Amino acid sequence: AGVKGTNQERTFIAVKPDGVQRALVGEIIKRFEARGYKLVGLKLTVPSKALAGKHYADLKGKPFFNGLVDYMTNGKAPVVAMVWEGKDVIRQGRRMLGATNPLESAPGTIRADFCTAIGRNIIHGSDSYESALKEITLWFNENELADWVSANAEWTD
Ligand code: RTP
Repeated sequence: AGVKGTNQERTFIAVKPDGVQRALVGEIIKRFEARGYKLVGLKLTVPSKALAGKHYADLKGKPFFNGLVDYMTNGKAPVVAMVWEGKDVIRQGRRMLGATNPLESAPGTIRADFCTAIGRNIIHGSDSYESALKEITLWFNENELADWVSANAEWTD
């Protein structure tokens, strides 16, 4: 997850299958790019049940757990898995997503602007440095992450 609190901080963001089906991939990437964040990992993938289970390990035992894993893994559409880098990107990414339940998401956030149901909330973002580290490692190999210099660097440093 890069180095916490620096311009090299990294977070894991995923457009969930419903977001892909609804053709919101470009809109979501656009918001992170426009903010000044740098895309360092990107892939389209249908996760295995094992991967989704590890990703959502904290939620095992919740009544919605099996449905959540099925929604992520049934292959109706893939997940767009991403790693974004930049200052405070973990916390700022969560703010850009908005509250988990779209009913509580602030206007202007991704969830408020594009969805209505907590079980179909189109996007995931790591909620802490520890989660970001775990999730990036789970979804990406080190050689899938790109090290490059953004033209924004001069302005965001
Ligand atoms: P995410 O991990 O997807 O970014 O969401 P989150 O941290 O904001 O929320 P969390 O409590 O970790 O829940 C993970 C995902 O589970 C689904 N969920 N469904 N049916 C329900 O009541 C319910 N509650 C949670 C959501 O898709 C949520 O994003």
